[in-house]
Amino acid sequence: MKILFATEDPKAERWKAPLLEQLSQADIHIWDAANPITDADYAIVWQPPAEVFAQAHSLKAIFNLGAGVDALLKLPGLPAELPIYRLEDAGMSAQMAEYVAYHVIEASRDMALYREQQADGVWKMLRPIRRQDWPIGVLGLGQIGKRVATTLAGLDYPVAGWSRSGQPIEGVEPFAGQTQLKSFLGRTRVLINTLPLTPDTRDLLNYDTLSSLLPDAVVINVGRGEHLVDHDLIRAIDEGLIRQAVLDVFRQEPLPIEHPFWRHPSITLTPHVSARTLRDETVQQICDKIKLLESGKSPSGLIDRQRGY
Ligand code: NDP
Ligand code: OXD
Repeated sequence: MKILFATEDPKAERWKAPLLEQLSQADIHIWDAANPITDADYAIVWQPPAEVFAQAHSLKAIFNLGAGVDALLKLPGLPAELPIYRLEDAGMSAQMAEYVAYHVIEASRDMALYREQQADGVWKMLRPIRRQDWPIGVLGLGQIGKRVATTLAGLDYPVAGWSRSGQPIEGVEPFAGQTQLKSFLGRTRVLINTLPLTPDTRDLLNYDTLSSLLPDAVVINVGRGEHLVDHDLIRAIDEGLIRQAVLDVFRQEPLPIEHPFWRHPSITLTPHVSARTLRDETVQQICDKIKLLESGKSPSGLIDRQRGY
């Protein structure tokens, strides 16, 4: 079996040994533009160059080295019929839950104020937390959003979730579809975005939706940069509607140094690290799926191209 590995990772060779541990018979090719191959059975990719799919090939499936397939789906020349499998959790949901919980706790437990007090040598107890003052709303309740929502519900915050289907999750108030979006936002103070980027979700975090949140809101975006209309966020902050935003993803990455987010006092940003792809978990999951395909079975995680996720 031939596997083509095409990512922008300059140390892509590091993936070979763990892949061979799981699939000892495999012939693994790291993408080389000067020596392209067209006879691979499977491709494992993350933001691959378009040339990977430029020529006719014998691929049976593509594996995306991440949960979100937005970049892959817009790649010119991507074969229309080929099945695409994405990463399902693979160690990312726990990372995301801790990233989000960290920022929710930072805000709701007045940690910044205590740091200021420490700097001034002040010993003073602030008002204890009232969890009902911190209703949390999670956009997207898939592998990532569900873990985020249940983690925060486990800390007794009032948590609601918004998805397409409105599938119930214990301890999480369900909201579904466009018709319930406004009521979901209207009961939410901390808005956490874990949606996939699709034509339906692009620009969803705009002035209209942000100004529908409860006063003094906090916005945490770990989905994709194109969910957020950047200048609408700045306007909502400047008008006092949003007290703070935590952003891990951006329309352009790396975020250009002249972008106002870098220096905005109410914005905390991180360089797309809220949930990293973990090599061991990822290789295990993809190899298990390849083995299923080779034995004629259908693995989970198949992308529905019509829906875009
Ligand atoms: P899933 O496919 O498991 O979940 C997607 C969720 O979004 C589902 O609950 C789905 O609803 C909901 N959804 C999709 N479209 C809509 C819509 N139009 N209206 C309402 N709900 C919608 O994805 P994951 O949880 O695995 O990943 C989500 C995203 O997180 C990724 O696509 C990626 O963009 C981002 N991500 C970011 C990372 C980072 O480091 N910043 C790391 C990993 C992921 P339903 O349940 O009804 O289908
Ligand atoms: C992903 C990501 O989608 O890392 O997995 O952003």
